[in-house]
Amino acid sequence: MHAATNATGTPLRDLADARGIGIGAAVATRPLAGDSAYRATLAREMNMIVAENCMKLHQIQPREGQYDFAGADALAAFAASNNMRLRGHTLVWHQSAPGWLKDRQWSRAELLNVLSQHIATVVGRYKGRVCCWDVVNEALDDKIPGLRTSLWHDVIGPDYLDHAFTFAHAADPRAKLFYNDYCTEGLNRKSDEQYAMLKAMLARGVPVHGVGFQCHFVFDSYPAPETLVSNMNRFADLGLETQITELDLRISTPVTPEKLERQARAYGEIFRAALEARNCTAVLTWGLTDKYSWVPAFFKGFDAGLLFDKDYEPKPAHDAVHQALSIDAVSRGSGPKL
Ligand code: 9MR
Repeated sequence: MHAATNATGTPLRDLADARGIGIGAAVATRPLAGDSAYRATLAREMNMIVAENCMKLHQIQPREGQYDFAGADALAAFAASNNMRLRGHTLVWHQSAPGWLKDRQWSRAELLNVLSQHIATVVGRYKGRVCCWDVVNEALDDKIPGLRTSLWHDVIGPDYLDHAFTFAHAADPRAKLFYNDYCTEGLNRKSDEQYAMLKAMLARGVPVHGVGFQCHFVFDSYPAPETLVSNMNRFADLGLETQITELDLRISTPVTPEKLERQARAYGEIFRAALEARNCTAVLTWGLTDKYSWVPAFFKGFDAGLLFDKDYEPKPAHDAVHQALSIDAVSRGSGPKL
């Protein structure tokens, strides 16, 4: 029997279902196909999944007009057969422009046509199967106010966001359409800008329904839980759904039992913040197990950001999430959010 069921009883997804909140993980194509423990753990613990990479433009449309749906289809089939909701990530992202897109001069009309075709094709294929799309990812600049420079921005103009959301809404009117970004989880210059941007989009009648807060944090340095709640609540006041979309809490190596305990406390605080926020409908971690995580490759000297260790054993962080989802249900008794 798997340790998760021994050590902590009820799977996280059952607790999350009872709270009416989504709990999920970003899923990678290769282990989904080849690692049965990965599939079993996902199916047992998560009621939601999101594509880590296989729905990005460079993977799903590697050549102009030629689509490769293999990875995304496998993900959609896995979600359906395990009764999970599927998030789509992501239609427009400055980092996922393949050669055919970036090594050419486009007119504005041509690039709008590429955007419209891409979104109609991808959103159309998964219509009714993807609950929420990250339509635009990371459009705001980190360092200076305003939208970051990108092919989409520079050729189409700042209204590329409005167009992307409008195309996605036409392709699947029932899908919830999200703007997703990082460093906007707390109250700061970038989150104020994100707030102003989404407020203005709503005022223009753009079909945007939600905002994703990525939450890639260091285990001992992240916004205070009450700040996370206040920030999510101001977006809820605009009528937007909020989700924590890419949570991981990376630990500086060496990873020690003491650091794992602190990481667990942090996970508990962040899940409790999500449960407390008025309109937060899901928390997704950016990966399932420390066996497959973007963290060590991107942040030298960091590791172990997720809920399961490399052998699929639940970490203290898993137990803290378990506790946050269960004890709070008794003490606060909040109703379903979905
Ligand atoms: O985890 C993803 C990694 O495997 C990819 O190499 C990388 C580039 O496509 O993207 C990573 O996921 C990113 C996500 O799509 C957007 N927010 C930041 C994530 C971590 O870099």
